[in-house]
Amino acid sequence: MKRIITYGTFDTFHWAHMNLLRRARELGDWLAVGLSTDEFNATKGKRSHFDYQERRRILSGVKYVDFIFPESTWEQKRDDILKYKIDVFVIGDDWQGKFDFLSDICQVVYLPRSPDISTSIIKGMMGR
Ligand code: C2G
Repeated sequence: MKRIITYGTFDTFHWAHMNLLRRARELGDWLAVGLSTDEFNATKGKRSHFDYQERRRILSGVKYVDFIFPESTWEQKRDDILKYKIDVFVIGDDWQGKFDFLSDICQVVYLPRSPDISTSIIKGMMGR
């Protein structure tokens, strides 16, 4: 069983998020998502439109996602990968190179970001 992990805020869930999760899941048999907590988002300089519980509820409806856990710190990834016996770490290539340090314990894959959509565009359309 090939186990995949990814992380993100997944605010105002949109097709690029779905695209990322689909491609990540297709790399293996099981996908865990580290969902950024509201507190962690603050350290990323982000304030999400939907809070953690709402974002978790939406994400739990996505068929590609098998397991969701809170992402509270930058440093927890190594422990997560060991704890969940992860084979592949996947994230969009806007993070290209940033997580290569994990390649001693798992494969690290950067997937092309989907163009033309982002949470900030959607929030702008919502007048926020
Ligand atoms: N994404 C994408 N295309 C977009 C927007 C986002 O492929 N147009 C991908 C991102 O690359 C990421 C995932 O969707 O892999 C979630 O994006 P965000 O919610 O913006 O997550 P981010 O703020 O990048 O948080 O520790 C890692 C961070 O938690 C990642």
